[in-house]
Amino acid sequence: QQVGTNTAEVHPSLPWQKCTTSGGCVTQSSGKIVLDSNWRWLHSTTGYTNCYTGNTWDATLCPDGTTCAANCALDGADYSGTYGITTSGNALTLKFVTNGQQKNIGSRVYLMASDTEYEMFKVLNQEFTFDVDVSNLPCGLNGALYFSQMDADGGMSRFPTNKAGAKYGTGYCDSQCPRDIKFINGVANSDGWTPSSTDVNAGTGQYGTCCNEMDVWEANNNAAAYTPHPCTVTEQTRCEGDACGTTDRYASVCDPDGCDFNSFRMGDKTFYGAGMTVDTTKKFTVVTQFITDDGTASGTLSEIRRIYVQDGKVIQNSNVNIPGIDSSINSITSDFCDQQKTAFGDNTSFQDKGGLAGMSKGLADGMVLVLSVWDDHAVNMLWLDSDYPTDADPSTPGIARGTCSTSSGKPTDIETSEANASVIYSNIRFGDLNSTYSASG
Ligand code: IDC
Repeated sequence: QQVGTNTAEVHPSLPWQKCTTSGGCVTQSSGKIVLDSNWRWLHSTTGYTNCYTGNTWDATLCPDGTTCAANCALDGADYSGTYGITTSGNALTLKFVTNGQQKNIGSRVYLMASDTEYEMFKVLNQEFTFDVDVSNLPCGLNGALYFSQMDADGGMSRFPTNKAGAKYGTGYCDSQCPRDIKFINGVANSDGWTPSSTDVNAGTGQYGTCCNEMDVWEANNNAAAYTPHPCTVTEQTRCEGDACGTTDRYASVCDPDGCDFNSFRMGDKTFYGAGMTVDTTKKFTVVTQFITDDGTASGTLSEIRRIYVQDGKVIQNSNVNIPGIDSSINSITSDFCDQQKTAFGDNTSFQDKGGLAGMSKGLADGMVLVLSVWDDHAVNMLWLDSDYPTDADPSTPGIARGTCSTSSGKPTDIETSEANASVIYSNIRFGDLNSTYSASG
């Protein structure tokens, strides 16, 4: 996992604000983003032979994962030309499909504190706020803003064979324990690599990479969810076999489902969407508050609250309207998660993998901010915006999540028909509870 020098790595700037109740908001002008290493050109250290082409590894440069890491270098990125990633002032635009020299699908970037370290957010007893424009993000797409418990340096110090570090966007992990990651713990994931049958750019290796994940926002113009996903591991951790959830989804060291709050799924079908209470045809503000049991940053996470602001109006999150769940609930608490899993008959992996208290430990240690746009080769994003499982009765509580058709979201369709889709995140603010927003946004 070496560094290549064909293209200089220049991180696009993305200023954000730190806010306090007493002092107002202060711009962090050193904020910048970095593209995840999986999207980058990977070539031999001695020249420009590809180590990875399409969805396969070069057998000569990569006879095994360790040799591959010594032979192969990650290069700098042309953010706008190749990947459709642009920043302007405090706004970040991620395009879905970009036709540069090669066709690029989606992207994932991280917020950095410097050119070599990710910004580490400690959100307990704090709130995180951003503006989002999903008006050009239809069914099947997911514009996601979330926290993953990655190492600040991308794992360089724990895994010295990783020479690229955070500067090149290495060290990704999340609660799905993804196995499509090309380098894990400083070693290429090339051993036992199986090219994807549905994705010309992806495959899966022997290893996955797991960590606590807090999904602040997973959404398109039809549906939105926020979802804590705890793990039993307490830092970025490589998994193999069952621990990745490969054969049994719930045998994983992480909670793959999470405790999700999606207003439509929770029974308010007129809250989020085009022309609805939160009108997705135009920009709005999303506020997420991480409340602790003792009202301090050293307490335990007890509630994750959501507030929206649009057109100068503060909009409280929708209330739950599901038989068997208290109708006064409009946020994520342990009570909500217990009642929801029971009412919907869902797997209790959230509780089993530590629940809100488990999520709390990850958040207390500090997590990396991830911003992405993606389509779903596994289940067409139907778990977010349609009826899922597709063979269940959609009138059964918990099945319907949005109004997208069960035949929507197929990557082969939308990578063509919705190629020009994009999401814009802007005006990121972070700090004391109720210090980052007002009625004006
Ligand atoms: C969702 C996760 C999301 C993940 C997606 C696909 O929240 O982060 O990307 O799965 O793996 C289910 C589904 C399960 C859903 C979950 C919440 O089986 O895939 O998790 N859920 O929608 N059934 C009921 C709830």
